[in-house]
Amino acid sequence: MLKLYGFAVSDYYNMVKAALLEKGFQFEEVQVRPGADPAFLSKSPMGKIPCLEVDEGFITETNVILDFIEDVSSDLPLFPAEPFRRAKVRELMKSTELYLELVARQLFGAVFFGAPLTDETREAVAAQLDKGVLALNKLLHFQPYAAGKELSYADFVLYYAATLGDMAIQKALGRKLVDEIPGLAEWLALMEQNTSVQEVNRDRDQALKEMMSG
Ligand SMILES: N[C@@H](CCC(=O)N[C@@H](CS)C(=O)NCC(=O)O)C(=O)O
Repeated sequence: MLKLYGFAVSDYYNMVKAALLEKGFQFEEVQVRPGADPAFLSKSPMGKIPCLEVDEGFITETNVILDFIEDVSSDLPLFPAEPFRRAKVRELMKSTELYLELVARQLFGAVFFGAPLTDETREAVAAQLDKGVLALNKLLHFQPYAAGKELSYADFVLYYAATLGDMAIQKALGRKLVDEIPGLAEWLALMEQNTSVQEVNRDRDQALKEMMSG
């Protein structure tokens, strides 16, 4: 059986978990914190989560894991078949990662783990976010899904990047993504009707509560 390594607060972990659930895969979750534990480094070379164990070995990097999931299951495709539309879904996934997730991630240490946050960092992140939001607003369609009429991997990537990212952005910058991305609020509500997202969120919310209280 597939094994998914990671923990339920991680946005990247939750992107993969939601996709596995949506595709109907059976899988076991193995609770692991990212880090330099030699046993985990033998599975995930950078010590990052998520990591997916399959019959043949271990796979890391969320976009690569999602490609694998799609390659091994043709039921309920989560990439469009047509090459240009498939590329546009991948473009949205990559842009979400580079210009939203990795921007907001610079605030995670301060917001989730009590690290100091300098005005310089706050201003730099705010400026990067301005550019990222402009770019995402050009790429997003919400018709009703992020990349068009069909649910795709871009929805899971955006959903978990935007929800965790927004917690950090609100706390550190006093900004809300729903105020800056037209259609985001309605799309978030749509995604929250998805049963895979609901299942992932139950575990995420419990894990977040435990993390923030201790
Ligand atoms: N590029 C990786 C990023 C994954 C990632 O950054 N995961 C976080 C948890 S949300 C992590 O493992 N952080 C530990 C670290 O950066 O050393 C992917 O796409 O899977």
